[in-house]
Amino acid sequence: MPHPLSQTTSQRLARLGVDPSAFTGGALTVCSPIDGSAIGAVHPASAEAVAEAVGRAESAFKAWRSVPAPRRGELIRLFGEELREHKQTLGELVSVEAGKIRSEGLGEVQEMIDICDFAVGLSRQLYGLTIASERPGHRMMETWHPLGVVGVISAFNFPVAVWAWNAALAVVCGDAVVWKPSEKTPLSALACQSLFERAARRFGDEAPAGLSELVIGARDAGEALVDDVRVALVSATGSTRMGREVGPRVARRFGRSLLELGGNNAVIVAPTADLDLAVRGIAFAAVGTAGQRCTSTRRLIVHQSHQAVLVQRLKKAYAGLPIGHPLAADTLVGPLIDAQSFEAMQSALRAATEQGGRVFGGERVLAAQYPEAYYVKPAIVEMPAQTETVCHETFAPILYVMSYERFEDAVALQNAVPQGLSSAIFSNDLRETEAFLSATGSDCGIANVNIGTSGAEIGGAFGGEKDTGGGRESGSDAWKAYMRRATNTINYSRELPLAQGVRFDV
Ligand code: UN1
Repeated sequence: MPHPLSQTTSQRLARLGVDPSAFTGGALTVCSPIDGSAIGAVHPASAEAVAEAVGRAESAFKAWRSVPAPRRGELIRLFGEELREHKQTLGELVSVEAGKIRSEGLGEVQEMIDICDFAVGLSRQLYGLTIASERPGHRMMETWHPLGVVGVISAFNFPVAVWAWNAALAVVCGDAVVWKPSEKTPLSALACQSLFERAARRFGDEAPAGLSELVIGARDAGEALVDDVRVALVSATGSTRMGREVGPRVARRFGRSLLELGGNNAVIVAPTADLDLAVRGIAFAAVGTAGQRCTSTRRLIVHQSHQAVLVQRLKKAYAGLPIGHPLAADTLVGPLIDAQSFEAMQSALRAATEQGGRVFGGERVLAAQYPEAYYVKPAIVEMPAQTETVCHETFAPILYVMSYERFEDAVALQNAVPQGLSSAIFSNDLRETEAFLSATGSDCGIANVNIGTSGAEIGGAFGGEKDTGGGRESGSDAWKAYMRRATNTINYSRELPLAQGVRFDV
């Protein structure tokens, strides 16, 4: 007798157009973090299958690069329509497979829709510059051309949106995409691929087969993608450990990589902060998605004058958090992804205690109801200093609290971790907030004022510095990573002057 959850999952997958053969009878079992039950058995791709997928994508690229960019945008517009139509079902599937609460599952699909809209507009704005030439009768310009096959490696915590950031831009830029999703969330990937294929069918023959390929599998599938010289860009989201392997491997073959890796994001709460805002902003960023966003707030750097009251208010907010089934109407905290993640959280809490921390929360709950799933109370840990374990990203809801006296010390603490993704300050002192955003302030790719560290909109470039890998995805001019730039010099005169005044008369 199959588990009732697996029936609904199959129904959802059917509604999203996924053939049952894709998620039954395979060697890779997919479990829901909600209760640990098996919800699918997918077929991992061998290294040969990955190579074939890259081959199909390469052929697709060769045709697709000649389709005018605004026409390419039309395909993404149709894909956005599919997403709008299936938002509910896909959002729920994300909840079932990744454990996100309902509004966050839906929010992730909304993030896909948003990037599609952005990409459609972008398809008419892939501008290059015209540049003044130093030579008479000459003109210089730059042209942006499609790049090639883009490999996307994504993580379990944003199983659909991060692929969409990459795929929507890559497709309007004239590239083909091969996607290796997390082996923990392949069903959401199958659903996205199916919706993309529907859009491609509606678009017609101009969309070549192989434009979007999906390869499911574990590390070996990812390695095959990373090492394939035909993959021009590898866009990888995940741990710093993964990025440390991917980056050099891609560089060795002179491929490009776009890395979006770990974060260890801090919020500074300054003397003039609006504490009501701060409590809400910190709680969402630290506890939302059960602390499993790369932008989750992991460190709170609070001015001494507010420490006692802010910690007390946060503890009160934490004590009332509804923890449970992510699709239940009032739940705010769903499960951790798996047992390994729970163990990592517990070991971080033990280390924090050894390093002088005082732990509030962090224990497992609902174990009787869900013996195969891992629900936890989010933890607040007051630390005497920014110790070794605080400098490490643990992908779980742990908020380390440290206090400061001088603003400069707060910024120094904020910057003194290896990661550099997101950061925020709650302050109403203009001098402080501007200093925080300045060249000598936060060293992160994202620096916010009076909002938390997570929940970025798609319009900005997303990514960070240092161990976060340096890549930028999503909005602003992140599209340039998916294209190659050609610099053109055109001589419309009857002379042949050389640059820099060089003479070479033959
Ligand atoms: C991630 O966790 O990998 O800013 C991406 C945010 C989301 C994206 C997070 N829009 O929290």
